[in-house]
Amino acid sequence: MKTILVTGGAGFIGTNFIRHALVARPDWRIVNLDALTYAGNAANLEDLHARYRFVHGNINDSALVESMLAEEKPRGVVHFAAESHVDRSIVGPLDFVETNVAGTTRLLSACRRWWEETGRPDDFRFLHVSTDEVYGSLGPEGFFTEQTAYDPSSPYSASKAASDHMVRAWHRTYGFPALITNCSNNYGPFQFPEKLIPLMILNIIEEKKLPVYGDGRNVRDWLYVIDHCEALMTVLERGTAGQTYNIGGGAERQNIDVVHQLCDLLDQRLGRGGATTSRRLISFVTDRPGHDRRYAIDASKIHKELGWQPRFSFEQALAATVDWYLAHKPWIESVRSGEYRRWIEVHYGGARGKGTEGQRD
Ligand code: NAD
Ligand code: TDX
Repeated sequence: MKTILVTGGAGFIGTNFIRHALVARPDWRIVNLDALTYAGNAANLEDLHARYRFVHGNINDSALVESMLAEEKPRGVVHFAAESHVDRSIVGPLDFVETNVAGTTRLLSACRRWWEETGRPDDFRFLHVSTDEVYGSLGPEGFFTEQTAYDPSSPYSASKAASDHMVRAWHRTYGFPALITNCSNNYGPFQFPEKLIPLMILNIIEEKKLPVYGDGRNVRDWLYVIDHCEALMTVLERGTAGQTYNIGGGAERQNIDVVHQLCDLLDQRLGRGGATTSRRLISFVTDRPGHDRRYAIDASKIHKELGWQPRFSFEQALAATVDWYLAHKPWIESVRSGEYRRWIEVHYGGARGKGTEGQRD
């Protein structure tokens, strides 16, 4: 049995990763360290018992991390824990520095100390899960490759860029066996409804305004979360330490087209159309400050070197995602209570929650 330490496993991608990996890798045992911020939900994984352990704690708690490493002796660390929402980073950047920069650095330090003390085992690897947002914004042409210079725009992407630099430094300076992946926008089950796709799905269901930033023509390269999880397992098992791998879905879409597609999928399922079409709810609102125009990933390195490519089409996986949200109303209610509701009230004056005029400021 091989133990993998996952950080941030009660969030969106981590939950999917743990659920998928426990099925796909019968010889893995997973220990999940998560601080359960507003974005973490231990209930996502409460049905898992065999080969799974949850530890409630913070990556900044080095004593806890050190004791977990000593006890669990993991062969791999998959580091998801982060503050992950760009809009939140604009109104409150310090949490992003604390977790994404300081937390990642403390985690690296604890892991390196343990790795050295245990004789630098050859089969240990640390996989840092990062974002394509570190590369900044593209014009209408071109793709991000692993050689693209870092040029982050938001406090979120700047904090992820800093964490990537730390991971790279730990490899170059200490020989620590770390790998980095930079992926595009994920979507799928268990995504917190502050991100574009789940927010729009829930607002359509509840007939609230659909706040589209700016002209709605910003482009994201959508990656189904299960494809992402398979890519992460591939990199953890077969990637080369010290290397970076870009992961993309090959599904570039303008935001407004994604919103139209979600309206149409839900109209079919909810029996709406004509004068009641959900497209009537679309509301163009003030643009996000520093809003990156286009992201698009060149994923040829991971394809050529490790044989990974996405399995799901955007249309197929978007429909599956809509169906998941329709079938999981209690999950939605539980994650939208408490802190999330308060944050929306404070920062959006209830506009998004209540579907009033749809303006952010
Ligand atoms: P998420 O916000 O849904 O989940 C983050 C998880 O980390 C939560 O469970 C939270 O409780 C936990 N966490 C936060 N701070 C912590 C701390 N200090 N100590 C321990 N746990 C902590 O995020 P996600 O969308 O699942 O993203 C996971 C990772 O993937 C992040 O590093 C993010 O930057 C990266 N990423 C996400 C996307 C995307 O589209 N969602 C794309 C590219 C990269
Ligand atoms: O209400 C909205 N209206 C809107 O037009 C929201 C929430 C978003 N948008 C736009 C902004 C972006 O162009 O939709 C696009 C996607 O927005 P988000 O879902 O907030 O994602 P993004 O900012 O692109 O970042 C995401 O992908 C990269 C994740 O949140 C990051 O964690 C990841 O690193």
